[in-house]
Amino acid sequence: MENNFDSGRRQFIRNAALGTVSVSVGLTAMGSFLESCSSSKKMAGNLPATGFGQQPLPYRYDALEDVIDAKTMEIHYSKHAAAYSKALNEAVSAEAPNVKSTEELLANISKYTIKMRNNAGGHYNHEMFWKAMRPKKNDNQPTGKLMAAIEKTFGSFAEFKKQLGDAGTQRFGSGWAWLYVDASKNLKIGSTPNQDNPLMNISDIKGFPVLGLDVWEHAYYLKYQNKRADYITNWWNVVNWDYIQQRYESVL
Ligand code: MN3
Repeated sequence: MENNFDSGRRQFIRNAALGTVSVSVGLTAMGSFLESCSSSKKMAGNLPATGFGQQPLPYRYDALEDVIDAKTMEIHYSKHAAAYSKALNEAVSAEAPNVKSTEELLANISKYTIKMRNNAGGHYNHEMFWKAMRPKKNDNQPTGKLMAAIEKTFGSFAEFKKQLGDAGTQRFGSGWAWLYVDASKNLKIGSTPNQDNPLMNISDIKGFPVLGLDVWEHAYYLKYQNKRADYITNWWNVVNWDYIQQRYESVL
């Protein structure tokens, strides 16, 4: 049986190798969102579009340990998320061979099968989710424009965390809780079922997802079992606010 270190090291080496061949798709990330919300061109943002393959996990499986255990990270990344990417590639080949970005699929998701919907959403959401975390930090909170907007919109950072946490605990079954920017560039909190997200043209909540919290049981069950609220409370300690701010500022 391999230990976590060997497993993590192999993962790192594999990721490093993958990193040398990964290419970002040369499309405007927010293009579809832009068209769908008739906002200014500035909304196009500066994030690379999401392709269909998995990007390397930006840290070892055990890097978030004591908030999210290594085994959960390994299964979540290498099994669940890998399966979304694989099925997405199949759906793209069958239904949308000329489409190059996941964002473009999401903006027109009503045109495609449920396989495309589940896996384009699953892939996009997880590619964001890995980058939205980092090793635990004390006093972990946003700064700058994002913090100012959170305080203005929700009253305080604590109140924001409470509302997003409630969106996660109250989502029945599997899904995601979101902080997103709507077409008027206001910050909003909401949740979606399954692997849906605010970029989908069929979603009840529409806009650009700034921060997403995975509340599927596969994200926390090994460590937290039925205690989803405890997982969410601890999760705030590993949110990568630098990346979340970058996402927010990309659509201002
Ligand atoms: Mn998941």
